[in-house]
Amino acid sequence: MNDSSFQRADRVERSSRATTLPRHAAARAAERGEPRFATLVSEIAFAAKVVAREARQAAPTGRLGTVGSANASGDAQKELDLVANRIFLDCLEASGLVAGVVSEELEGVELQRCSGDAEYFVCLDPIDGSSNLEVGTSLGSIFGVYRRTRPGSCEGVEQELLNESSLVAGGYVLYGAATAFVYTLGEGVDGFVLDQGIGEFLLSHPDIRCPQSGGGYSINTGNSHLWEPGVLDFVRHVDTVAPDAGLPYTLRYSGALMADLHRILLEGGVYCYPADKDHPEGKLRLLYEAAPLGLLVEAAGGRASSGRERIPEVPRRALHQTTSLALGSAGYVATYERFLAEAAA
Ligand code: FBP
Repeated sequence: MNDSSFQRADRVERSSRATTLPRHAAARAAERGEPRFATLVSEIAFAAKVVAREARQAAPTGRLGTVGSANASGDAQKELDLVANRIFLDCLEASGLVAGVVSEELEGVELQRCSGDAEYFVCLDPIDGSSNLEVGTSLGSIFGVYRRTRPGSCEGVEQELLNESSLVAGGYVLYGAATAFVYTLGEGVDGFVLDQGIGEFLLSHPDIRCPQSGGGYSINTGNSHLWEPGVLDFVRHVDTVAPDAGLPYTLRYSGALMADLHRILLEGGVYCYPADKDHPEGKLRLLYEAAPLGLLVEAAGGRASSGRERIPEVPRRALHQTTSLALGSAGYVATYERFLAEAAA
């Protein structure tokens, strides 16, 4: 494990001089000349705190299980999926900066302040890893902020988002042993932990750099019979016993992308969800999973790929389009791409 980027929580400044998320976001937004942006980050952070409480209370209050409806990707919706979606919509509305929202739990663009001077679209996955809910293990939320090109217009917002808008910020929340909030405004990645005592996110991981090596790999090996030859070759390679070459990698797959990626950002490694016979276009959604996390991982010195091109180069075609995905240490992702290219050659 690379100690340079990992900072234990007990070294977090917890006094009134602490670097809180709102203070940090205000400084970062001012550096970018967009001071209002800090309001958006604070509202997303507030939503995360409320979702954290709801996630902790879901089991004791029996708010588990599905509600009989399916989302745009055909996944059965859980009660907490809809509760978290509502919480984020309310907080984004309260920011006054959001023209429209795309969510895993909504069909189309939910318009908010599209006729005003709201400059952003927000795309989000309110609950990532919802299959972990019933068993009480890690969950996450993922968000991407896209800057508008036609503020004030409520016409053609879907096409504006897909064809014109630019992704300017991304981040995630991890609801695990600690509640973590990690974000980027495109340069630099910083991590915070929630101090339950004061209900505030405090800076715990300044300037995260994804280690070039050292970690493990995350992939659902239960799908190996569905994989293309290049993916099989890659997994066979990382399972090879060759200590001099840093092999084999350790397999870590939690069922929640955010839990796996948080570990990879701090310790190195690679997460892969390749396209396969059951998911010919991959499983992870581009606008609110792959693209925001890709921005963040690459801002931390890692790499984000579909296996054949960088995620930022994947053309946007639809709100809920999926993509194959490999995220993490740049060298590991490049090795994955090389195995796919060699097998396809
Ligand atoms: P959700 O956003 O619907 O939870 O889907 C994403 C996800 O749950 C990832 O968090 C996780 O890594 C992956 O899908 C698990 O998929 P599978 O169960 O097919 O391995």
